[in-house]
Amino acid sequence: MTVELTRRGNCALITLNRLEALNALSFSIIRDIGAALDTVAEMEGVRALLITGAGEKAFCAGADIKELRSRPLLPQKRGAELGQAVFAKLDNLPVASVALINGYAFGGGLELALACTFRLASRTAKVGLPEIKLGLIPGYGGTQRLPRLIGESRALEMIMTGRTVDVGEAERIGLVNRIVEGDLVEAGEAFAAGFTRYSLPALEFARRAVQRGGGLSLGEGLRVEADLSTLAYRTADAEEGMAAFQEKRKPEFNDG
Ligand code: DAK
Repeated sequence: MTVELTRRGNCALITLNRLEALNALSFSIIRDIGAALDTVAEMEGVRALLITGAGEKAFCAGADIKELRSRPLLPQKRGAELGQAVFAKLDNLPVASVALINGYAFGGGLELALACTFRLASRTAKVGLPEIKLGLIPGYGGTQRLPRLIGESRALEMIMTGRTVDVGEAERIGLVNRIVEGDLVEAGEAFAAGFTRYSLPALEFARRAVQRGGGLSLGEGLRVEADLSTLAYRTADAEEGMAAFQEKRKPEFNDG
């Protein structure tokens, strides 16, 4: 199996497992990731998704360069669309996702991490979009998600130079949320615990408001926020949260 799906408490854990190629993204592994994400969307009791790479060395070394070579133009375009569609499933998952970058995250590997809601990285992680060195440009969302995350100028510098960014810089520019010293999966669970205790509908509305707003003018984005914040207000969990505040007790959210 090139993609393993396991359970860690209330988190689902996807592990890319193609050690011999540093977990590089063949089209087959991309399809397996898509299937795993479909399963996660249906899993009972899952409140967050963690994604990591097998082994000590790599989260994912990018698209499988050997497989990418010598393909006719149209299948190549379909390949880009496949990768984009699979990574976009992360946006539409009912729960937030956390990429656990345990080593190299290059090209398509970084694009997978960028499609996650959050990114944690080990001290040895290195990230980059080296496509330009191969005469390519990113094809799985990097030119779109990276500038939205770190700004156009920094993103263009990474894309046009293909340079490797160490974890300290990645954290400083907001590419990763945290640098982790110990066990990355445990750190991922602890990080997820910071939000999984809250109401799932409220968490989802918050993600939707931010995601949709990213492509809108401020005025349109504020209208989306007005709609989604009103929807959140109408949930039983909102009633419970506000009542608990007034009654000076801890709220008990039921995801309703
Ligand atoms: N693809 C295939 N095999 C890879 C690979 C990759 N991306 N990365 C590593 N491997 C394989 C190596 O070939 C080697 O296998 P053998 O040759 O021994 O059989 C094995 O993994 C171990 O790698 P190394 O021996 O190179 O290990 P090192 O520790 O020396 O170096 C490294 C680690 C990560 C620095 C190095 O492996 C490396 O530079 N890897 C390539 C990084 C990279 O350039 N990634 C690809 C970025 S381009 C599109 C779709 C997608 C894309 C664009 C268009 N369309 C459909 C239009 C996106 C493209 C990219 O992601």
